[in-house]
Amino acid sequence: MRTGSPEPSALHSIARKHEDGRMTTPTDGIGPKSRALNEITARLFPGGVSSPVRAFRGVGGEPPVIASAKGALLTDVDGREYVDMIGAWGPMILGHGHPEVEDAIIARIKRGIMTGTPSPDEADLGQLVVEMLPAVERLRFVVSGTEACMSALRLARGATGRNKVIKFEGCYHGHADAFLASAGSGALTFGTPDSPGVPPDVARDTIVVPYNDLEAVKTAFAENAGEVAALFVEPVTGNMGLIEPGEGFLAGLRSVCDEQGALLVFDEVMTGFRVHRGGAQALYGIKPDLTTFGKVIGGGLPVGAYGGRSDLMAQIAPEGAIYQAGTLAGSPVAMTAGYQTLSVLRREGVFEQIAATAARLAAALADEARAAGVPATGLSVGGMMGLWFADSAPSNLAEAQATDLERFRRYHGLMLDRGVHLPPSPFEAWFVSLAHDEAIVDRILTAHRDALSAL
Ligand code: KE4
Repeated sequence: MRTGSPEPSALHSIARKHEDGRMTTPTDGIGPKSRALNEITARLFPGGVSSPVRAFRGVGGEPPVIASAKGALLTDVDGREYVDMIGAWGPMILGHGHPEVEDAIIARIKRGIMTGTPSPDEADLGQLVVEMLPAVERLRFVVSGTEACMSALRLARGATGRNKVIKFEGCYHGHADAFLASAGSGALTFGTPDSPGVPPDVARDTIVVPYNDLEAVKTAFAENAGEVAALFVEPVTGNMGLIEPGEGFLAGLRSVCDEQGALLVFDEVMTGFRVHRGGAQALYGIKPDLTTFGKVIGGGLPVGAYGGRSDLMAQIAPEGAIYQAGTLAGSPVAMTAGYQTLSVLRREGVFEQIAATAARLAAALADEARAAGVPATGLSVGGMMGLWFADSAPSNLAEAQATDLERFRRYHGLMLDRGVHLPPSPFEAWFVSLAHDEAIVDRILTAHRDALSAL
């Protein structure tokens, strides 16, 4: 039975504006059609979702089922409209249905969807990426950030002949076994599996240290001298909420990796083209040995990539012996979505507008919360932002966990009821797009003021 969504014409916003300017939608949670679909998908999929975070386990309640998206707005199957602060977890930096991207995708589909052969489209996107990020001398396309990070780790291990990898607590590099390890006893010794199904021997090669703790990194290297193939870092984190690198942290990682003969891998799946046109490596002026990509690079279609130094990439099959492959890698339609997205993004003023909106919104949300007596800190880096219910921004996972998580959970529901769809977890960044204009920002602030009064 097809559960098709209602025709767009049948969808309408029921976000209502009261006389005093308050904007509310019915506070009965989600609508009946979402509820009915959630019952169907609960039987079909684990958690009723295609990816865990979408299940609202981090905030409680049930997710609205989204039927369509346009600009900065989502519309659910009951016709309820929401301002979108998830942005598909990063990719939709130009907003939903940007005309140039949409038209290019449709035109490419009509020339064929997938051939499993070289295509002009992968050459176009590859050249654009290399142009925008000089540290990426060569690259390989894959279809997700997980695949990009998994492949980069195999390359690092093959190129160095070492097995161990250092990562940071709270940083997420996709769901490959090696990255699903949490700090083992003493944090600086062996990793322990973060998930059933990860063999202890695999987790054992993963060393997990606190973010922004350069001394802990140096100790980890000292305790595993000559054994660390690579250090993976989210240069600005988004997977424990938005946390910025401390002064000198990234430069320190570069130095210690050079001293120890380990590869520095910037996981820019989220920060790539998001915190700066050239990614975090341009923003902070640090040259990683390898970079991983996802999200924005595909403009919403499945694209990941890993790339970096030519001498390393030359070791990847078929040029080298380190194997990695993929049926749908370099999909011409996905390449086109990514190429058009980056082409618009790199135009003068486009990125700056997105970043300015994120900065204004983060500051305004925090200022209004504090004025209402609610401790809050807002921050943004380029087009990603965060709002912490705390007097200051955390610098690592433990501090993030010490913020008022319960207040965030309540706030999330209040904002959803008022037509603003935040990421359903306090440990996720928020994403602003080119389509988040003044009217959208005002809509968010109106909902925010109303939510604060009920928080
Ligand atoms: P994917 O396999 O989900 O495309 O990428 C994994 C990944 C790798 N590295 C970083 C820095 C990432 O942020 C991600 C994926 N991010 C999550 C959001 N926190 C994707 C959302 C989801 O898992 O559904």
